[in-house]
Amino acid sequence: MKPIAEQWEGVENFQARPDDLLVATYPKAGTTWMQEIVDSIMNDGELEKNKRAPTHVRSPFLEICSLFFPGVDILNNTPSPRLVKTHLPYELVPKSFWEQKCKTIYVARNAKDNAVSYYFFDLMNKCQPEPGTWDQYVEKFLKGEVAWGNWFDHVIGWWNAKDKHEILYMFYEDMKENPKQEIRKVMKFLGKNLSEEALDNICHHTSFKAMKENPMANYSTVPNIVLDQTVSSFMRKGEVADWMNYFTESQNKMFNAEYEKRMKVTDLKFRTNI
Ligand code: PPS
Repeated sequence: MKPIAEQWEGVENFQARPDDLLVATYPKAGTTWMQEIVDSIMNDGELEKNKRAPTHVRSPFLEICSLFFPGVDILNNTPSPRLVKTHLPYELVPKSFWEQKCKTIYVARNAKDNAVSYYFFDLMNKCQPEPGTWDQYVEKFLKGEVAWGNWFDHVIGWWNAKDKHEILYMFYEDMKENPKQEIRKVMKFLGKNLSEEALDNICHHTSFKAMKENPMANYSTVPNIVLDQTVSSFMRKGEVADWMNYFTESQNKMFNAEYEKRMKVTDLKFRTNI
């Protein structure tokens, strides 16, 4: 997180434009999937256009600043309409996004699958400290001692903000269960009206299988010294309830106890299975 803190001024003062579209998530909640869906809709279902560049170029990552992810600099030179990715908690999103009344799509994923996905990502992400054992990681995740902080604060913060701005709050589990219905929701939010055929094509193009094989969506253009996909694929499993393969009984008990405590304050509900 040090590089982000070092260039924070540039992020805080970022000038949003009214037609910017923000895709916001806690890491590993389905960001890339939503980016691909939104790009497809913005291209009116002309999917050839999605092949123009990898995800991180088509939809730059606001707060990151590195060789492969130049964040603010690349965004300042991107023509409108810009599709912006962020993992920032609601409170830290640059004010200009709200001043310009930008549309935002937030994707949330149940905490258990989110934690498992994040663990495997931290194993392969060579820009983050080693995550330790899974057992250690579960505790760190619950305490929010991971990049971009606490899952509870993130999902609840955005949930509480959703009616204050043009925010569409989506769930990974709903997208898995009924992708066409959820893609249609996004389409309506963006004020587009695509044919049933175009929606079917977008469904196919943004399926896990298709995205795993798509070099413009699977991060294979980023070298192994940054994201080591020999350790774990970026497109790892793409399922709901994979957490059941990793949580021991005692981890689950401990997780549930903390979850209950933290989620008491909200009417936000998640499904850990579909
Ligand atoms: S990141 O690094 O925060 O931008 O990662 P993010 O894209 O948010 O999350 C990666 C997880 O999303 C899964 N994924 C998908 N699931 C279903 N369908 C599609 N099309 C899809 N695309 C990406 C990806 O596999 C990661 O989840 P896990 O559980 O690790 O497989």
